[in-house]
Amino acid sequence: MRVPALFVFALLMVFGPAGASRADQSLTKDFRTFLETAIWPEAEAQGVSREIFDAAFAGVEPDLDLPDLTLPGETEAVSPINVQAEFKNGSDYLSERALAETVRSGKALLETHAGLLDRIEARYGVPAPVLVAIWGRESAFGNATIPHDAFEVLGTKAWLARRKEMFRTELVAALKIASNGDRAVRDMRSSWAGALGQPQFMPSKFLDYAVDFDGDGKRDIWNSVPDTLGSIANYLKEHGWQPGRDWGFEVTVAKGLSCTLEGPDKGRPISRFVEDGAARVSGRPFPGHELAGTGHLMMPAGRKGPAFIATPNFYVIKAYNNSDLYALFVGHVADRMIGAGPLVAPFASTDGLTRGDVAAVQAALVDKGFDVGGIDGLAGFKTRRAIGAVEAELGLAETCWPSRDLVEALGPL
Ligand SMILES: [Ca+2]
Repeated sequence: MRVPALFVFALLMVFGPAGASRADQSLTKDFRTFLETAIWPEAEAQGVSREIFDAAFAGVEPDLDLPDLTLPGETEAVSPINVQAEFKNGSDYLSERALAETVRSGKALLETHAGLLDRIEARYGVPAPVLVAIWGRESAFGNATIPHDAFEVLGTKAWLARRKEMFRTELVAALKIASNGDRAVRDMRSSWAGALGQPQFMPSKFLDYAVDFDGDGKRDIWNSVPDTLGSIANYLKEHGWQPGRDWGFEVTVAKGLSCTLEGPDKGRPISRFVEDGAARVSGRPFPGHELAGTGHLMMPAGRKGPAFIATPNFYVIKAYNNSDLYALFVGHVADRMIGAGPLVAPFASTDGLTRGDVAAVQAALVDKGFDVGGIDGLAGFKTRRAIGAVEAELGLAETCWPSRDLVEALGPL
């Protein structure tokens, strides 16, 4: 078989440099074999040309500094929890310091791009402040450096990372993006996780949701602001954004309204939550169309922090990044850009707990038959409401949040 020139060039590049150790050379050879045997057949089957494939990996070596890799001959790491790490609530993530720059720049960009954002909202139904908040969070409005070559990151991860299958799919998707002509091979820049461009789309998400909003024939989420914002809007629309509805409202929660009623699977008309003792911190009533719509109790730090009535749109933002605090950051920043004030309720102390303490609580809850959404040393909504239920069993005040009292009541692992 004729070996394409670019491939030979690639081999010279990787074997050529003086000073490369024998181990490095052996790894690089194994990487090339992996690409050729595991990736090329799938790429070819999906219509990627040999020219694109060779260009994508020309001069590319595995990046062994990426996190979450298991080198050949090592034992695969399982679910690494740093048990010594501090258990955090949202107070850092949502601090005024963390919010300030995104809010300030976002306000200005809402003005700069007002016409464009109106056209995007008209087509996709997603309000401008939400789009600008995501843009700010993902790439500091395109100002963040996107540091890596996507093929180096995805190739390395497809070969050595946990969740190899997922990264193999993403690597082939990245090759298809280059094949489609949306982006030149050498301009495919990504994060350390393989997320592309200003909206930080994984390649498969790019293929499904990126749009050419400026109409130049390319979906350019690296340089084009219309393509970036249009793509974010299309993603949210396709994940079920409900036009005309808010994302959520900070509320106070009466004692009689249990924090165990939290979660995306426990939606009820907002009017029901109001009857049971949820009230907006502003003192204003909920808008009439919201009262009749579905709402969800959302308490990212249980009763030890601010509480919200979230709408289904909150969970659409979570489809962008599956974290309550991420979605809350986006929603709150969007509100702040159009004049809302800071969150009212403070986050309480986390009692100096570690992620190991929280993982121990989760393990005890699993023993008791609760679904905590995985033992990860974090407190997502399943863990929070399981804690609320077990606090009641143990005769503790219901907080839905890990505490020193709870750790002691449940005993050591
Ligand atoms: Ca374009």
